Amino acid sequence: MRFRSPAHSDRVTARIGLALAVTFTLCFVTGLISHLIQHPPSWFGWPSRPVWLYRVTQGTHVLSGIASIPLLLAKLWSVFPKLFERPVLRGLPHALERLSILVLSAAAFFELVTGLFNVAQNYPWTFYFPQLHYAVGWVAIGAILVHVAVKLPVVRRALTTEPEPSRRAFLRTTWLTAGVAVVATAGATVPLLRNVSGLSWRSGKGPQGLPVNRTAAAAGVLDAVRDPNWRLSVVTPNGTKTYSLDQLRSLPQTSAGLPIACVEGWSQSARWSGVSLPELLRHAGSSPGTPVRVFSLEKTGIYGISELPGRHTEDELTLLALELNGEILDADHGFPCRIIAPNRPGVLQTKWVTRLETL
Ligand SMILES: Nc1nc2c(c(=O)[nH]1)N[C@H]1C(S)=C(S)[C@@H](COP(=O)(O)O)O[C@H]1N2
Ligand SMILES: [Mo]
Repeated sequence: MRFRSPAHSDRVTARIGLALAVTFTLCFVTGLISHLIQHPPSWFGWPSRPVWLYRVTQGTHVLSGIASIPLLLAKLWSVFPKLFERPVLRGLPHALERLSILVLSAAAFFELVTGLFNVAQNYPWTFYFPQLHYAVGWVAIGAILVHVAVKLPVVRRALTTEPEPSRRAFLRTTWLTAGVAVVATAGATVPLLRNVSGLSWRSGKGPQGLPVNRTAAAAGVLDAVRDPNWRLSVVTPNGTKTYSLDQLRSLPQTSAGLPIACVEGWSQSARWSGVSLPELLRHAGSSPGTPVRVFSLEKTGIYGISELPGRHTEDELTLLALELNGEILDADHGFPCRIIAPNRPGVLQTKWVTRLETL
């Protein structure tokens, strides 16, 4: 069998491979950061400043993943004639190399497809997405390291020779496709690109100009949030204090421009105001810097409870927000009150808060 497409050349494969190594590494490191913030081991601390840092790391995670899709397809296209090389196996090292490529392709494909579905907020599977996405991420990065180590001599040779014009054209098309994919998605997080991004469908939509992932109705809290007897309990070793909405409004209020940065890649800034956590903790007889567990009125989902580490409860920009863009919070944004803290994943910005417990 003969393959004549200009794509089938070590020079092309190596260049696309290099680009993939960059996007995959970026994607892995930023994914690892996001995982560590959500499941912090004792040695890990994530700062509360700068307020936009997680917005940037998670935006990078999603965009580098999106860029990897056309790059991976182009790379597979560039190497697929190797499937027809004979003999199929030429001894143990060759067999191991082939196996590592199989693992790598499968893991990379799994990561990109599950990630893409997650960005589109579509979950056609029953497994718990983040755990498997995280575990397979390690498999992918491990297989990449093996693959790069094995191919290093070929890569070095291929990169030092210029590809012919027809091959350069294939590479240009590949870069262009990856670029278009990135720009088409980036509007979900980069404000300047919002108008050119076909895929950034959530930006600016939703009540009070901010996207909503889970509405009050979907969370089953509509009745609970309208209950005039709603109270916030703050539980500390010195006892429990309860606050009505009016009492919370009469405490000193703090305003801050802070982004919601969803793990799915969209993010948007807004003006929030409410009681700062340091203020509230002092008022309730505890002290800023004490870690706090946050409980939502939402009892069913997995986002009903979150934890604010000490670095966040001592930051005066960590708010128990009562208002969004100068209006009382919409039920879908967490009325009567929600957590908005600087530099945190959206999943931890708990809505419909009913209780805080110091840890
Ligand atoms: N109680 C509760 N809080 C929640 C959620 C949820 O499902 N339940 N979703 C979280 C997620 S994933 C995000 S991105 C933000 C979205 O906030 P918004 O709906 O106000 O834009 O809320 C977070 N807070
Ligand atoms: Mo989210």
